[in-house]
Amino acid sequence: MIRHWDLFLAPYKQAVEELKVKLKGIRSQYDMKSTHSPIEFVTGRVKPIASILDKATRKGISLDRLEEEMQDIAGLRMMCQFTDDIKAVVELLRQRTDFELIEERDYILHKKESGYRSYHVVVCYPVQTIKGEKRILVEIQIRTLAMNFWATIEHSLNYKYSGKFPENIKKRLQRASEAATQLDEEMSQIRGEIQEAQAIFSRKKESAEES
Ligand code: 0O2
Repeated sequence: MIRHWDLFLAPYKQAVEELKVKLKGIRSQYDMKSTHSPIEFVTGRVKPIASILDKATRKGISLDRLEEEMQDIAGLRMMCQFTDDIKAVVELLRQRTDFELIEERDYILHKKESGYRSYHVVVCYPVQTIKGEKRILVEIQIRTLAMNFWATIEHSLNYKYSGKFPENIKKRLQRASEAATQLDEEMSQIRGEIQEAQAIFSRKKESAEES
């Protein structure tokens, strides 16, 4: 059984590793030009088997339909400093020719009831295997640092309460989500100032490294 899962998950692992390199590469290119990168950092993971089984049961997906119906077995996250950076990142993804964007879900314009905000894109990514090309679905979540902070905390609380939050926690999380939205808005207002400070800091760092 374990062997079966290893074989099934192998192309997903490969896709995550390849895409991490590719998407982190975008950030490096901005760094080399010394211009603001819309990407702060990138992470990736293959969904653990227990979570795949959980989600399949929850959504009524039969195990022989996982490839077609579970879009986030391979998942990447791209974190941004500012809300406007998210649009820039999505645009960069739309322009790429190494994968095809097949779905977009805007949970920023349409925040989830939980308070969750993020922009999701699902791409079809070709993995080269010894048996030829295998096209797999990969979900890329693009969010600000504040959205990520909220989602990370909410996700860990979810484990404790198995998704059934007591009413007061649910309310607090919704309020925290509103505070995170406000934080993103405030930071966007002083974006120019922040970027100027970051440019000065990186020039200082460069000249210190040269001397
Ligand atoms: P994990 O552990 O992150 O892999 P559904 O499961 O019905 O909400 P669906 O159709 O799979 O959604 O697509 P969606 O909503 O675009 O993507 C689901 C993923 O988005 C989740 O994966 C989370 O990563 C994230 N997400 C969605 N809603 C929430 C939320 O309310 N709170 C947090 N913290 N994350 C959320 P998994 O499989 O649930 O979990």
